[in-house]
Amino acid sequence: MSFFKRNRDELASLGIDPARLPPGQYHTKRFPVLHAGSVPEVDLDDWDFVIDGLVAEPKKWSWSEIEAMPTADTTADIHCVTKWSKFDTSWKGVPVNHLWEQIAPSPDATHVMINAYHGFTANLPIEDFLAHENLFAHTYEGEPLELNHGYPLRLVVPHLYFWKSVKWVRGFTLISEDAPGFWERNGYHMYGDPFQEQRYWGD
Ligand SMILES: Nc1nc2c(c(=O)[nH]1)N[C@H]1C(S)=C(S)[C@@H](COP(=O)(O)O)O[C@H]1N2
Ligand SMILES: [Mo]
Repeated sequence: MSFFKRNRDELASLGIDPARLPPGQYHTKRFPVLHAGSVPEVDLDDWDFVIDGLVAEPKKWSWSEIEAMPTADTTADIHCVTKWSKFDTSWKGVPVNHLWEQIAPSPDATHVMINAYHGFTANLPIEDFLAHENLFAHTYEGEPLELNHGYPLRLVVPHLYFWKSVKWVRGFTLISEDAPGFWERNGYHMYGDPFQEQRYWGD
C-alpha cells in the first residue's frame, strides 16, 4: 500500500472526514517552513502596510495602527502544493474585509496583487481575496507569528493552495486584469484550487 493511501486511510481513525484531504495530498501535524529567498529583517518602527493601485486614494498604516484594528478568528485546513495538508490551524488577525471597507475601489479592479518583503507577490481574484474567513493574521495558535511563518503579518486564504497565503505581507495593489505573482511566473497555477489539483501551469 502506498504512503499516500495509508496516510489517507489513517484519517478515519483520527475522526477526520477523508473528504477534507484534497487529491494528491497527505496530512501532517508538522508545520513545514517554505519560502523563496531569505527571511526578511523586520523592523516594526519602519514597517507599513500599503493599499494602492486602482483605488480612489491609496492608504497606508503603521504597525501600531494595524495592531489596533478589529480582529477575527479563523480555523482552517491548509494545503501546500508540495503535498502536505494540515488540519484545523487557528489564526487571529485583521479580516481582509475590514481593510477592504477602508478603501474606495475603482469599478475596473478585478484582481489584487499581494506585496511582501523582497518583492514577493501573489495574485488573487477580488472575490477570492474577500472570502469571509480570510485574514491578515498576526497570531497563530494563540501566539505571535514566528518569523519563519511570516511575522509580523501574513495573509491567510485557506481555500487556495498555501502559496497564496503570503508571508511578511506589506500590502496589496488593485489591478484591472489577472497577472502572475512570484510563484505563478515560476510555473504555479494562476488560481490554485487544491480540490481541483490546480498545482502547475496546464493543470
Ligand atoms: N513572502 C512569501 N510568502 C510566501 C512564500 C514565499 O516564498 N514568500 N511561499 C509561499 C509558499 S510556497 C508556501 S507553501 C507557504 C508556506 O508557509 P509556511 O512556511 O508558514 O508553512 O508560504 C507562502 N508564502
Ligand atoms: Mo508552497
